[in-house]
Amino acid sequence: MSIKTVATTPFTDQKPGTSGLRKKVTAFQAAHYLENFVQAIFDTIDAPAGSTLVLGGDGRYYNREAIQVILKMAAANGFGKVLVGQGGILSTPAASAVIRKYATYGGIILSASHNPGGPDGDFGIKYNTANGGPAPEKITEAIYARSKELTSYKLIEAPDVALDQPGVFTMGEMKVEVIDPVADYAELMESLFDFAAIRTMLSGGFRLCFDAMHAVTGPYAREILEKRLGAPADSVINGVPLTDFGGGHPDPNLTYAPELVAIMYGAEAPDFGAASDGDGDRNMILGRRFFVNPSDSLAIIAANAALAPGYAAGLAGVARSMPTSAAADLVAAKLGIPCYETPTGWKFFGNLMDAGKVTLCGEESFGTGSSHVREKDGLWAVLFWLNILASRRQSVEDIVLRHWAEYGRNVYSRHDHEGLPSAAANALMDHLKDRFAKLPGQRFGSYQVKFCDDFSYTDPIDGSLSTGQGLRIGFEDGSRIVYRLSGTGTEGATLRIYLEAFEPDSARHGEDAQQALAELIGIANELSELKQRTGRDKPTVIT
Ligand code: VG1
Ligand code: CO
Repeated sequence: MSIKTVATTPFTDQKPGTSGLRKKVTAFQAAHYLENFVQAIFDTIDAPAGSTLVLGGDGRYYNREAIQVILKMAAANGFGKVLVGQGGILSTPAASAVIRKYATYGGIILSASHNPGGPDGDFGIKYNTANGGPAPEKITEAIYARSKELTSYKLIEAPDVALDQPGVFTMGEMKVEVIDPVADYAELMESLFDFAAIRTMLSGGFRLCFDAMHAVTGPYAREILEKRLGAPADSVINGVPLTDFGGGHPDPNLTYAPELVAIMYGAEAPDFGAASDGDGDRNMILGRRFFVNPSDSLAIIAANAALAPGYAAGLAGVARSMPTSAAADLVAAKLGIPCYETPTGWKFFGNLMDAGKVTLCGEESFGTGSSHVREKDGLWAVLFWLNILASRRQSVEDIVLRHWAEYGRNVYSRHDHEGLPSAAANALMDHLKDRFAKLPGQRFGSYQVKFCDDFSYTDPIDGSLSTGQGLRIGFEDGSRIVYRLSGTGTEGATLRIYLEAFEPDSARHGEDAQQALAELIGIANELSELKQRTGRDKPTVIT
């Protein structure tokens, strides 16, 4: 085996964001760019010789090329074996499941998640540790630091490995095992949910539509929903993964999943609709002409968890990211279990799950999951809902309305302002921080400011501190506004404004969230001087 050492110079921009390093495909295609980052990962994690790695991605443009490069680098860096999903495919939750099941040293996931793909789209790469979860900040920071001082990387000279058939191959002295990307994951899902009850519901005429958005979940959804659960063959739409996601934006929300939304709001709407994102870790849940807010979805899953066999023994606790609504907190209080509030990004849930403190976790950004893996999991959430529906025999809308009647409604919305000039977005955040000292006590319309801060988090398990995680303005009546800049974009800045108000009165639960939050939205825009600073007064995406 001939190991080649290639001289390189560092890039200064390889800082992982909320979820790995995401850049334009063209950035990754620049000479040495991918190789430098992969070498920075390998140098940082310092895996013992002969270790096993998991490797796969969401199938987007450049996935296959990147896999061959990483395999050659893994061989040169002393890995003994790499488990690769057939065709280079592994959804993010499936990769997490495989890392855990085979107790590998870690894994590399190639994905830019919900960002568009194709030659002009985005690509991404992230490292997951042995627990199956995204590397915590101290590792991503170390990878970044290493990337800035790198002078060479190593790879072997070898022919590409054929990825399209399962089997064990060799690359230099390293084994490459091409695995079925769906089988282990599907088996795990069967162990958690009542497939027999869901099958009975589906054969009784319950109709569903799952939009895979031409992204990675197509083969998973077909195998699980259609083959194993018996949903009719046309239940999964856009089920063939394409390198450019068919030109779409594989983000499961009301704006970017228009085909599913048209079906679910149409005259012939099925009982249940769902979509997932590029890498299969997000989910959107819809009833017939009814949208389930992701924060509510987390709370409802928590409240009904005992209906699923895998959770019948109860939950250790729940966790939600800070901008996620407090609906889950109310359920946790009633169940008598702890509820943790973490910064945005799944990596902050890992320690809590590893320590057995929480079973369910969720984010307002269409992310829900549990300790069955260490990533959020789109199809898992879909199956959880189907399990609940099969058991309760009520409509999605009924289940949500009854939940609100019992707990009150945390009326919630997120306004995204995408593609802002970074300077304007940063200045807006600075301006808000400057105002903070004088805000408490001030009244705006019917709202009086109680507190404001820049959210920081001390991990209760390892004591690590994460600062600058979002600006919060809390009001006396419990409502709040949160401002954050996205850490997953590749162009300009995206400002996210999160709005939440509590409505105990069930007579008002039917109200549209935008209407119910109208005054708060006005205050959020005014306080941040949104229009003056960005020229925008309407969000590009509303959740
Ligand atoms: C967004 C979401 C966050 C999520 C992250 C990764 O991050 O807000 O909740 O964890 O994406 O999800 P940001 O920094 O852009 O707000 V995924 O499905 O892109 O891996
Ligand atoms: Co994703």
